Amino acid sequence: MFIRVLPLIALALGCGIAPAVIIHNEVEPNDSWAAANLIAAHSGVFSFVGSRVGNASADYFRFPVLAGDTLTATVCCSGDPMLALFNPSGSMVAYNDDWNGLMPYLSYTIPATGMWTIAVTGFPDFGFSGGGSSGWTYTATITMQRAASYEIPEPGTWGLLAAGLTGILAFRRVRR
Ligand SMILES: [Ca+2]
Ligand SMILES: [Ca+2]
Repeated sequence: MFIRVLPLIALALGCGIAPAVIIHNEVEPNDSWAAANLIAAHSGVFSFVGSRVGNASADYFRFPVLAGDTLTATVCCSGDPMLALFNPSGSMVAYNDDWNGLMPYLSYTIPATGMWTIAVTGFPDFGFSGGGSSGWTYTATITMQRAASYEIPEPGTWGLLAAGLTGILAFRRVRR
């Protein structure tokens, strides 16, 4: 019994560990919504690394997001970056310039599953068409938090989860 439960507990514990952040390096040209770099899949959290050294064009990145996800985005750590979020139709639905010092931050609950787009540019390029603060590199980190009904258990519930699995296995064993 103990040996049979152990792998399941390990699986449950593994689910609670944050996945490694996958880093995507920008590929120029990605300076408009139409020319966005396409990210086919992700683990829910990933980073874009880009440069505005010698090229002050805006940088666009597109990736799939599920309805109900809360998308948060940050940019780190030099210059005066700005962030924007575009819906699958190409309309800007949110933007931010300064949240932590000159670093921007966005949080947005996604209303429709589809390919959403993040853009990074430099202040004061409010049109996200290029220009503004440049001469720096950046890391933009995107996190998709699943809606509450899909959430992975918090660490505090691991013990309960393991107890539940033990109970399920015991129940199955009795039924056999
Ligand atoms: Ca660019
Ligand atoms: Ca800024």
